Amino acid sequence: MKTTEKSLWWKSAVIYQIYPRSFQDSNGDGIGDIPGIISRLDYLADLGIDAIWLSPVYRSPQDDNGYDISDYCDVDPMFGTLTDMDALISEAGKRHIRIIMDLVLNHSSDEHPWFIQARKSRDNPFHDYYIWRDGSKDVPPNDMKACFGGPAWTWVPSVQQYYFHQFSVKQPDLNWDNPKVRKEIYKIINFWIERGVGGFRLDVIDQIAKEPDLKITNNGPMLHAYIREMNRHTFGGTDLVTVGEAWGATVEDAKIYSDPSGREFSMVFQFEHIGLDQIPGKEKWDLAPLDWIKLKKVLSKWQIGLHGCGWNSLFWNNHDLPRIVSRWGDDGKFRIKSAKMLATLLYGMQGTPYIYQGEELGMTNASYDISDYRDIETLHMYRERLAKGYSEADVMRSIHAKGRDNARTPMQWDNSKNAGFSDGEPWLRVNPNYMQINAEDETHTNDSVFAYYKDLIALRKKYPIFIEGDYQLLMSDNPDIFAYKRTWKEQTLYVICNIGAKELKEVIPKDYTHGTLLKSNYAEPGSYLKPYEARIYLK
Ligand code: TEU
Ligand code: CA
Repeated sequence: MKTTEKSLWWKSAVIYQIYPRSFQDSNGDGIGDIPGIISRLDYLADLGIDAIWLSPVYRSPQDDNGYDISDYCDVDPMFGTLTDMDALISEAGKRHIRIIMDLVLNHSSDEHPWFIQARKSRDNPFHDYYIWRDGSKDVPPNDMKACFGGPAWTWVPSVQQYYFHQFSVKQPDLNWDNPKVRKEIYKIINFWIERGVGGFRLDVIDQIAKEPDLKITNNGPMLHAYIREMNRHTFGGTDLVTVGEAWGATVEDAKIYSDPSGREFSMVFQFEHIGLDQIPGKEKWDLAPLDWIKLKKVLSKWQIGLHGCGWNSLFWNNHDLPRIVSRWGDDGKFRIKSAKMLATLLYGMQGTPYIYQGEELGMTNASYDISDYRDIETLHMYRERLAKGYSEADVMRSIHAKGRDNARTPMQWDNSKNAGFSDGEPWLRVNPNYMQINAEDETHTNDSVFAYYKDLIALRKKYPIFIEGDYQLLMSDNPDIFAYKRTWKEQTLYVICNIGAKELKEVIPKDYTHGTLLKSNYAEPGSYLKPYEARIYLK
């Protein structure tokens, strides 16, 4: 169906991701919760965001911090109740903020009633809700490994079969080839649509179509057929925003996922840029320096590739990724300047920007001892790599650089105990730099990272060129400058960023800097670019 401009609100929106367990605790148990989020809605309204992507708050044994769901239609008591959820939707709505639910549909928890039944017998009506293969106790169907370590197959004696799990042993993959499973899933999605949510983030959605016997874990032949069927039975034809997490997506895939016809999703999270600082063909833990020329090429390819025929998400961070100012900026001397530069670089582009909680403060990675980490992926990797003979120093270097708990340290609200996150013992240690980096200080400081994000958000709402303009990379071979221009009707926007700590004496071409200076992270832009200097001009 023809979608009206109103239903495309998300094209000019900025979306904020909350990781509930680390955002704001309201009852002193050291875990963030929904009432805590409600208490911080005015902060988010002040920032100027349009929607909140909520990481899972459903009932869950928390093996993977809620990405292992045992009841898709109820809220886990640690986060609150369905009534709290209704209050969040309503209170956010009063501030013109929509709530986007995180749907984990590739797998459930092994404590979901479906799996508890499925593992009882081969002829149980729920058995084929999951993926089983015959075999003998010590001979799995093949040597596929699970993302969090160990084999992707686990033996169940009661049925003398293996079940398939791409993630932890407690996250059995759902069998999307079973129409009964798909029907159950559409009921779940409609349950939340009827509760008034504003959209969905769909976890590892490219992995719902797989061929485990051929060791294919995503982009199976039925993928788009399933997504379109889901769309038709649920959010299709509404103004809900949908964003699929697709680690393996190419530009060509994203054109299909985000086709303007609205048959699939609004957009996807693509990760080609995210994989640029690891040794090719290896894991994220196998560190490599970022090649900015490659980053410029990749981001430009996606800008040009989806212009007019799809839609980009724009992000540096999420709950799985290290914090960008530590990763590709400078979290020491130039923390504030580089955080602002990285934001400028992204917010000048076409697409929907996603802010991950604390990114707007310039929060950084934390270098803890292994005993302070909680993430299943990190703890598995620590054990596996030590067992393989890696030195503890190398393992900890990788964890400090890429561990998911970097993003999950509690939100730093103020300089009181536990950064104002909790009166109790936080589930994960608070980054000790909360005394210097916190929302209380930054919301009262004119040139803070928070104030800068707020201004960028306001600029995107004021000037349609940010939303509509086309894109052209400039100075493409220059390793120190990321510059591009956007054009729309008779306007031109120039975004010019010094991506490093060097003072750059080369002159910026005059026509880039002729227009009105809309934004800069230095008070007095001079004739050359200072360390991490970023500027936006409008002509
Ligand atoms: O992440 C997908 C995923 O593959 C990530 O685990 C990624 O591979 C890894 O974090 C990179 O280090 C989604 C969720 O975002 C993640 O939190 C879940 O753990 C995972 O799916 C399973 O649901
Ligand atoms: Ca709590």
